Amino acid sequence: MWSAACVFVSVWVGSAVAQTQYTSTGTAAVAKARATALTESPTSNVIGKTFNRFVSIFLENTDYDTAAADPNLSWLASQGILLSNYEAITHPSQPNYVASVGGSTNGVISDLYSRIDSSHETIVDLLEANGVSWSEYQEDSPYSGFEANWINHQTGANDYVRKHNPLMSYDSVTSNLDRLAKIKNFTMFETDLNNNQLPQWMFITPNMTNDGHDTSVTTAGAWARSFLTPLLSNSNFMQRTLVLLTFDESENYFNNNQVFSILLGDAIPASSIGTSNSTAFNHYSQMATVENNWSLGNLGLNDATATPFF
Ligand SMILES: *[C@@H]1O[C@H](CO)[C@@H](O)[C@H](O)[C@H]1NC(C)=O
Ligand SMILES: *[C@@H]1O[C@H](CO)[C@@H](O)[C@H](O)[C@H]1NC(C)=O
Ligand SMILES: *[C@@H]1O[C@H](CO)[C@@H](O)[C@H](O)[C@H]1NC(C)=O
Ligand SMILES: CC(=O)N[C@H]1CO[C@H](CO)[C@@H](O)[C@@H]1O
Ligand SMILES: CC(=O)N[C@H]1CO[C@H](CO)[C@@H](O)[C@@H]1O
Repeated sequence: MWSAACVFVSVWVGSAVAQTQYTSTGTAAVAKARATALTESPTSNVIGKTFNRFVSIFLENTDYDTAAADPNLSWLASQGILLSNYEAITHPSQPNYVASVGGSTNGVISDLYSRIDSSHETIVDLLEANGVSWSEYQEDSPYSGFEANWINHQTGANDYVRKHNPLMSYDSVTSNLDRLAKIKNFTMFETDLNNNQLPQWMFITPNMTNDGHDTSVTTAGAWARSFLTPLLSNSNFMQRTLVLLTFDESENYFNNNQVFSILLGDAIPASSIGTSNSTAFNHYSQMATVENNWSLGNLGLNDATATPFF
């Protein structure tokens, strides 16, 4: 009895350790992990058919018409291609993030803490197999690979939440220290940008203020414009780059879940700037676009049937 229990415990600890090692939010534990956690800034130059870099940015919980009426979001649309028939996958937030990198919601139906079994692959497996560098940038995550939620310690407001981090629910990502080392914060975004060390695929999540979740589309629109405007003329960012700015889901649960989505960047032909495209796209189109561009193959899930942006 005793030895059986012991074996069970050690096996469980062995397989769970990587997925849970960076979950403490205590001040001392965070300081210690911040000082020691691995951080990686991989780069590569795999030439794609229509772009060499893909950047996905998610804002939160806004109906299409509401976003379209925001002056800063409509200004951004004028700088690229408005996708006027793009739908999110489901409600609430978390499964939309999960789906955008895994080709499926993988059974996630809520915003609660979730873990997807390590047999489930993601876009990361396809990128790595083809030498395409990747990173995530999650604003206000306290250090690379942090696996819990983080609040602003001055105000108590929400800062960084795990449910808005698409790769963090996948054990196939979090069980791998090199992969955790690429799940970084905005300090690291600035560092990588300034060092001309941005990867070829990235996912960017602003904090709960800037993404509109705890605020409004006005805040999200102003943040998006102020964040993107300098990047659109920064040669460390614009390297045949395609940016998707979208929303995770509509606010209204009873409409068709259409979300305001824009393509931006120097990968877009000049003749397409300021146009709109009414083809039906959804969050799976992100994977389809990336897979097509670098001939990555696919996961055989919804990514295999979604329509790519190009
Ligand atoms: C961001 O992450 C880096 C690397 O782990 C860490 O050194 C830095 O302190 C973090 N920045 C903030 C503001 O927490
Ligand atoms: C979110 O980030 C901005 C800077 O981009 C900062 O001013 C704001 O305080 C952050 N929100 C919270 C709740 O900490
Ligand atoms: C819209 O996107 C689709 C899918 O990539 C493409 O076939 C179509 O030509 C585009 N339409 C316009 C007007 O650019
Ligand atoms: C960051 C930014 O450019 N914000 C603008 C959002 O739109 C309003 C209304 O046009 C401007 O006043 C802000 O400057
Ligand atoms: C515009 C362009 O070159 N699109 C190509 C993207 O990749 C797919 C599949 O590899 C091609 O069929 C497209 O022509």
